[in-house]
Amino acid sequence: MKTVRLILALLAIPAALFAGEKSDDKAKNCGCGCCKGKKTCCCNTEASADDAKPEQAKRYPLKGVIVDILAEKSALLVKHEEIPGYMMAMTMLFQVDAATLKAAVKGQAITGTLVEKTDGFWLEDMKPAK
Ligand SMILES: [Cu+2]
Repeated sequence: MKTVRLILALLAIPAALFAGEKSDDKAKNCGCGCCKGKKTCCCNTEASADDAKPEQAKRYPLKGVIVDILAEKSALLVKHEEIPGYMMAMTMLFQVDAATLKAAVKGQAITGTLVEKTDGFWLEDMKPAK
């Protein structure tokens, strides 16, 4: 006797994945020259006394396309690909320095570094994508 059963599998998609803020980041060795071989990261310990240091900013490699150039805001509107574990693909504004603004070409595919600073998102190390 044969029994045929149809099994419907429902795939549940986890609602939202947040990039977890790890509170013990300061304890981790950043791997730079002065920290190498030490158990804790001396750079972060030093830097916590001086919050203005840009080295503390979070940095992520980014791929995207320059959608628009907002010279008056010194900003670029960039459609970027997903940054796994940090940000989904989207179009957003990035602050850039004067040299980057000057080098920017509308419609150009670029790579760069997203830098999350206290005053917003910056795009650094911008280069035309190959
Ligand atoms: Cu984004």
